[in-house]
Amino acid sequence: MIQDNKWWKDATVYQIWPASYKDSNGDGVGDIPGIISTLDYIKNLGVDVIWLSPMYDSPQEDMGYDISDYTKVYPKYGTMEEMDQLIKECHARGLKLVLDLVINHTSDQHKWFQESRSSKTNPKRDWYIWKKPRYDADGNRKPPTNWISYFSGSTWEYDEKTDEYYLHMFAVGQPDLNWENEETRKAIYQDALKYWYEKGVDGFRIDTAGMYSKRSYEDAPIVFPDSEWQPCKEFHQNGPRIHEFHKEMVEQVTGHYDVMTVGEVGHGSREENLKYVSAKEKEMNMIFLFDLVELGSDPRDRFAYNGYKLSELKKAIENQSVFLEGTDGWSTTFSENHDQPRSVTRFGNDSDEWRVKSGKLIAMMIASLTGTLYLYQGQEIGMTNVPKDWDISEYKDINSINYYAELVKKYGDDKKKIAEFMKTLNLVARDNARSPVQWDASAHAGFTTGTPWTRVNDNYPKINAASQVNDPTSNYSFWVDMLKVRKSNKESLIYGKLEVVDFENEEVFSYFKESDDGKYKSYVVLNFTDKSIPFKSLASGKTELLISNQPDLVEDTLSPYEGRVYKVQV
Ligand code: TEU
Repeated sequence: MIQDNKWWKDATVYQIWPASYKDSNGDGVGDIPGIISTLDYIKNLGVDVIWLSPMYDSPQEDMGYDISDYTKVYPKYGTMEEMDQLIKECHARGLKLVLDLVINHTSDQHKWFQESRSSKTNPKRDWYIWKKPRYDADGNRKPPTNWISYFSGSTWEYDEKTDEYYLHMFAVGQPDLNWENEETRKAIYQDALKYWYEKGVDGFRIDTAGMYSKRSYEDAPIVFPDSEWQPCKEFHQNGPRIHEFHKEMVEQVTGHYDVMTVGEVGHGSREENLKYVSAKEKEMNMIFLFDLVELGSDPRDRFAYNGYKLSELKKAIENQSVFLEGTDGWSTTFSENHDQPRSVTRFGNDSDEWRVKSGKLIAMMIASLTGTLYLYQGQEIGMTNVPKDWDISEYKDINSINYYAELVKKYGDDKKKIAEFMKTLNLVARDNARSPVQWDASAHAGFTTGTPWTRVNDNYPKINAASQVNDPTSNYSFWVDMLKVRKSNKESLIYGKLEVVDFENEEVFSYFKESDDGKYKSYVVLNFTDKSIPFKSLASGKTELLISNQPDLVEDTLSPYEGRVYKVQV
């Protein structure tokens, strides 16, 4: 992988999801002054860049990913002056600030959509995707296609006023923009990008970056026979003009600034993924792939969860990294974000006995892989999923709520089915990432002095930042150390080629990371079980231990959840 002077390659990025981060005024919702008050905490962790999830004006049907005005700040989060101050305060500490670019869709409250829906002849009619109804043999009105929305039900919403349907891949209140229309694209570039670049932001995380170019509007093949709505990725993911659109965006706007961009792409073939990130293509700097975070789930339905074997986790990690090898492309390493459960619960063991140690194990894994590293708020202190016994009423995410409602419609009072689903929901729901950050052991974990908009995880008295920052044995301190190890061995850890060894081993994950010129090599060994396992080094040269989560380790035995990162003398 090419090591050059691009600042974003070595960077560690910390994602803030504003609603649940830190409340400064007691209204129960996180806000921008709250973020500013924690910048030193973030800096001290060893982070270089902050990615702030949407803080734009929004009716919050999908927690800000439904934007009603790109050039305004959501009043509960603060004012434009406070955003300006955040940019300034970040820069004063040597931190960069990256925003979220949500341009596949707007909110239905955006003035563009209000105009578009007002009549068929409105000049902005074609800014969104409108189609005529279909009728079945009995004359019943039906949507234009059988596509299923990411948030359950049809992707089409009927609008009585003009007797047409509009497309929404996500919530009903998130109509898809029509990227085929050049005027629409120009308006997006101006409001969503240029406006913020001119204010000094350092780049964007590009939401649903593979979805703007729709392939065609036809029925999808039936894969869920008992549902009217069918998965339709092939019609909207990596569509025919997607790369042209990204190139245009770079040429017209992004390319004029020294910024970074990371696209949420999710899935694709090696060739397709490379098109987004290859330096010569000039589209974006890196992408997020979902192989790891969707492990065990059906990619068409995250709540169809069947578990996974360690070898599948290895495969997922390999898929996310090896497509880059020998190319001029770049990518990311991460295990959490606002759409995913907590990784200690998901990939480690969140029991009191192993929580801290397995959190460190995952830190060693994620921070020894190639690409720009992303951490999600609370991950640094080992926050876990919400408790298993919480009622459905504690879940606030539209994704969870809609899915649950469909299930109740389908299975009625089948208590067994619903109880089974609640187990899966608890394991994979986005709500797990969205419980407030646990700052200290005071009421509501110090997140707010008021009533939190969503419930604080009951475990905050034992898991919180205040008790960890000065404790050398904490998850927080381990992250600080691990980030230092990563940077001081960057030739192998940040830029190296991945070689998984002992692939079939379902208990231990071992791999080498080697610099392109073969001069630097690291050896990572991770015991993913709660038992001790005999260990014999597979490194051919002499090894020097760089970091481990086991204080007095025994050379030839891996204790439960023990991880080690060695430097190999070559
Ligand atoms: O997510 C897009 C996406 O494809 C998924 O991660 C999605 O959230 C998941 O499959 C639902 O089960 C982005 C944002 O990250 C997400 O928060 C938004 O809800 C979505 O786009 C719409 O803007």
